[in-house]
Amino acid sequence: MTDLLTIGETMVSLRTARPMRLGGDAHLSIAGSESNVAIGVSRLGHQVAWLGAVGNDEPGRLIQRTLRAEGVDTSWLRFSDESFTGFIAFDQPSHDITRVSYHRRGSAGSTLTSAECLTALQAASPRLLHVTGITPALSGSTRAAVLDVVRAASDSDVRVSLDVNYRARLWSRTEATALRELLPYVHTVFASDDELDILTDASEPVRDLLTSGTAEVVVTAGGKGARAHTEAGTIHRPALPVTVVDSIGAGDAFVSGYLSATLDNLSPESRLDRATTSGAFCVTATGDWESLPTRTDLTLLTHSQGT
Ligand code: CKP
Ligand code: MG
Repeated sequence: MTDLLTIGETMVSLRTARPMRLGGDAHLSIAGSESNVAIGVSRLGHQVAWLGAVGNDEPGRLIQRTLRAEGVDTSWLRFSDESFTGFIAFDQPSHDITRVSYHRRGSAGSTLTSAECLTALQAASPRLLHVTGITPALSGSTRAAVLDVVRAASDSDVRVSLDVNYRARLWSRTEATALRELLPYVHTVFASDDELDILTDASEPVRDLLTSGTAEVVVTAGGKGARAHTEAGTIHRPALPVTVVDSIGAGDAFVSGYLSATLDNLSPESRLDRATTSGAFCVTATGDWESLPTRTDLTLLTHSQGT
């Protein structure tokens, strides 16, 4: 049985430790919000599947191999002969600045269809389905696919989570309000404080989302920690005091900790604890997912922080 199914685009990533235009050594890996979450939840001991399309090329095979090595089920991954695997470049113009550029328009990942998402949902029969606001921004086909799969999941009592993950390089904030069409089918929303207005025009966005039927609204505030809102009340957890080396992927790490604790039927407090601990691990090293914790790692960080 699959605990979690995630759906989205995974790209190859190329990372340099100095301005890319100078050439030199680069580190090749993979990146993608939904597969970051898949890896995080898999490392925490759950059965996870990821669905996406990649090119029938070596970057596509790197993605398949990496996810398999992390224990993620890639049974429904599609290799496309018509399009290429997208790529994301991270370079470092100065010590504290990471510049991100996408090379993904027309990529295989943007050709994902409703039919393949519905097939994977039915075959995997997961307890949870996780999607992000990145996928609907990629193309008309991916937008329809995400809407169809969250609706089908909700109809079959599969709990759906949505991470807003607003990306200004993919669409405007006004265009991103398209994510509101997903809300009737979403159980848990993850958003940062400054993303809530994408989901609602209400002056009290969290209250509005809860009264409109979202069961959990989890709001992240970087170094200030995170809040989980439900009809039962609000819980806050501070961020763990670690040295931040690279914050890319921290949101996905947070989500993976939260979803893992959900799968373990833990309390809202414990869900936030595991989420903030996973997030803390992720920011302590370079890479979108490489430093995500295992279960044993979780205990180590908690002990070393004396909490
Ligand atoms: O919100 P996060 O920093 O956790 O997301 C990082 C991921 O999918 C990263 O892996 C990148 O590939 C992306 O978000 C994206 O498409 O921007
Ligand atoms: Mg994020």
